[in-house]
Amino acid sequence: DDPRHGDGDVVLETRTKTQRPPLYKVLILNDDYTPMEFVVHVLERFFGLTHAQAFEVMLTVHKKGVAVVGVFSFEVAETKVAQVMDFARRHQHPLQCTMEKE
Ligand code: TYC
Repeated sequence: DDPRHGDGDVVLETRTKTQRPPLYKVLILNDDYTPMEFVVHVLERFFGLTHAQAFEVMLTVHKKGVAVVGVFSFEVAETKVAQVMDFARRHQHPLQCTMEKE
């Protein structure tokens, strides 16, 4: 018997569920106008992908329409989306970047 409580005592659950913050997927969407090289550059610059990784992800988006480019906390995901959308807008490309809860 556990020495911390006597015979007949009922030990209720004291362990609480570990809370993990929700994670958010950042997605890049395909379109007909944004140049492939621009998308590759965005993926290298804002998501830290190597050129080879960035090229592969860009081709996946081009062929399938969308791809997850990273998973982050809400704040980081929000910042990445804003950075990509601003960079695309400044270069007058219609590239779209969004986030969704995992
Ligand atoms: N479909 C674009 C083209 O043919 C390339 C492209 C790839 C655009 C990925 C957006 O997220 C994108 N120029």
